Amino acid sequence: MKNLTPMFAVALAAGSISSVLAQKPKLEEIIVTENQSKRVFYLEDQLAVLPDTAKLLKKVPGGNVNGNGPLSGIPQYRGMYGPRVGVVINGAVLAPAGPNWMDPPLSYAAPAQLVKLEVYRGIAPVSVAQESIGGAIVSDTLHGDFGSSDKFDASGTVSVSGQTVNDASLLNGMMSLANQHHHFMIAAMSEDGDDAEYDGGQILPSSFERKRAELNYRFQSGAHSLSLGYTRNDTGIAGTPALPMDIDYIDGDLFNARYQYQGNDWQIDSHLFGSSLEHGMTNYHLRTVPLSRAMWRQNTTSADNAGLKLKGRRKDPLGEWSFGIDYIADAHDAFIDNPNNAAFFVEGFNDASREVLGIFAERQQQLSSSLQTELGVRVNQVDMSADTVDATPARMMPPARALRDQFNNGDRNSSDTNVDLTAKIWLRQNSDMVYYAGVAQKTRTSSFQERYLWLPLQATSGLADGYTYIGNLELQPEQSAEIELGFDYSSGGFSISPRVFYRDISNFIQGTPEVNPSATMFVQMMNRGNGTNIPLPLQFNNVNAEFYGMDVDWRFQISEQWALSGLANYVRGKRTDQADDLYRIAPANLSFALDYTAERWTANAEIIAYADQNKVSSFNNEQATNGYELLNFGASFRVNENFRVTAGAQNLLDESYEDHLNGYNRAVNPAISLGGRIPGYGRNFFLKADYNW
Ligand SMILES: [Cu+2]
Repeated sequence: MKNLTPMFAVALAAGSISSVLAQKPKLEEIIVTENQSKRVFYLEDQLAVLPDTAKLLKKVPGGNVNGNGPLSGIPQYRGMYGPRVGVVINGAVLAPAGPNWMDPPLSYAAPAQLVKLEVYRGIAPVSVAQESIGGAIVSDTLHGDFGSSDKFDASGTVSVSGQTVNDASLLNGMMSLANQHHHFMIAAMSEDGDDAEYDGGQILPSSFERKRAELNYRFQSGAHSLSLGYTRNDTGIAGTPALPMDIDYIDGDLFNARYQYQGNDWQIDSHLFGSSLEHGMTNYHLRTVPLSRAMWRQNTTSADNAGLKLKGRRKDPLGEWSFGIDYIADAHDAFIDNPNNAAFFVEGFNDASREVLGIFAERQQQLSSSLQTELGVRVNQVDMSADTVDATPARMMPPARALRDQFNNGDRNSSDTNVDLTAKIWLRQNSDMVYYAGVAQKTRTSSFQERYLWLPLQATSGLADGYTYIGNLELQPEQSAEIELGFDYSSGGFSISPRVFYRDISNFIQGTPEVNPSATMFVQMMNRGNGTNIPLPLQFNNVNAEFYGMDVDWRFQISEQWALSGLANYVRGKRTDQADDLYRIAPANLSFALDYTAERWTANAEIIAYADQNKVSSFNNEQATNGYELLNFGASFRVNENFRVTAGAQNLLDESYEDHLNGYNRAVNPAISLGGRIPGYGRNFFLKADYNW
């Protein structure tokens, strides 16, 4: 199946309508290349077996991942994560079924399924995602190409892989049938793994099972194309040791329809999408059960997502206009009960809803042969609502009753009009050097968790700090003002792209000890009644914060076969209204890689070094971590045109290390104390074979 080789993938990327800068104005000088505005990865090129797409963020300047479990990685970009980073998958946006993001949006892009991942560098264009205060990630499934005649041709791929650290295995297949007008595709994937090992024990529980299937039909005729897609996600039992429960199941149906018109001057791209996600989790099916049967908990949740996007682009001799509208609505329910006590229930969220209607315009303009600019404006209307709630504690305990009644009698509707503005400029000094500067104002309305958590719970989009939180109906939108500066230098075989950034955020939403007194009383009563020691709750409040730092990637092509490359990342996050550091910020880190590429062979050796992180949040009682170094190795060999074998080792020296973004252990483990930092995986050998036809 030659049409899915990396060459094809690169060509597809260059022609993709989602790549904002791909269509250049018709001028002799091209100032902005794709590599200046984003980083693009093809999963099939990765010399690794990755059950979690988010792990790829570690290869992006400024990127990292908050790890709560093997399938539950949350992208972090320049210190921001969770709902602050926009994620678009096959043109669709979704809010996870798990209020604690056991299924982060990016987990719906399974790495085995020929996925392309694009991470925008720095300020994300307003046309890419509705809410992108902290950046934007775009992932697309690759479907292969149309044929060139009326004759149908079949192609396909099968890949199988395994790794030792958790005895994980993965089987993946895709088949397509296409002629010049029609393209049918069917894909299926199955993966599972046991508890992961490290030098010192096992991470409990960190086993997982997931199956996924995708059906897609595309039609093209002249400048018009249409595609219809359906994806079924079936995640089985999977551990999330940094969270109070584990995944029992995540069932999802995802629908996607797209119409595109590619005229000479005009391009239209329209999407209609939706998903229905069902999720169950417990604290007793995968981890050691709680001692008291009264403390068993099951949480059954759902998310319904629906949206559309209509985007037009018009080119002219000096640049290009992009404009459009998008609309996304999501609604969430969460119901907690105890299988040992039929009377116990908590309505965590009852039709907690969020609707965003956005309108945007973007202009790319070639000002001269050495100057190019991109200006963007977006207005989002964000409306939120939630229904009344109830719970057995609220019928029995006065502070819980007070919280319920305040919530049910409060104004649960909110409406924000948010304005995002971006301005970027590139100045070409000569053929080797382009200077860049960007400024932006970006806004984010609270998540439904931040607003509607009415009883102290840990459903916080995966913060995993061990605290219970309550929401705040009065939250104002976060507003970020940011500036970034850098250059892109490329000469001979050497290229380097450093950026420095500063971001000031007013009304940053953060858990603080200024809490509704009923919530504190409730936790104190629970602790007395159950003999527990749950820390006093935090409440989501508006504070002020700043982020600053730098990131750089570079590459030096030594010869046709050999290349050196590397990354360096540094970010600081602080509160500015009080003296405290922000929680769960990636430590400074560096990587060096040596790549060898020959006709049939590729090989890669990589050293990754993380610094200590002692700039930690006292409000979140965050623990500092020590630095570490890891050595990885991978190689692939193309046996023939159709068959390729990949093998390698991660953490070759079996270093025992604390990944600062991994969270704290919440499950009984003979080797890791409750509340202790979850270690990184130990030495891992992997093997992968793929066959294309
Ligand atoms: Cu969950």
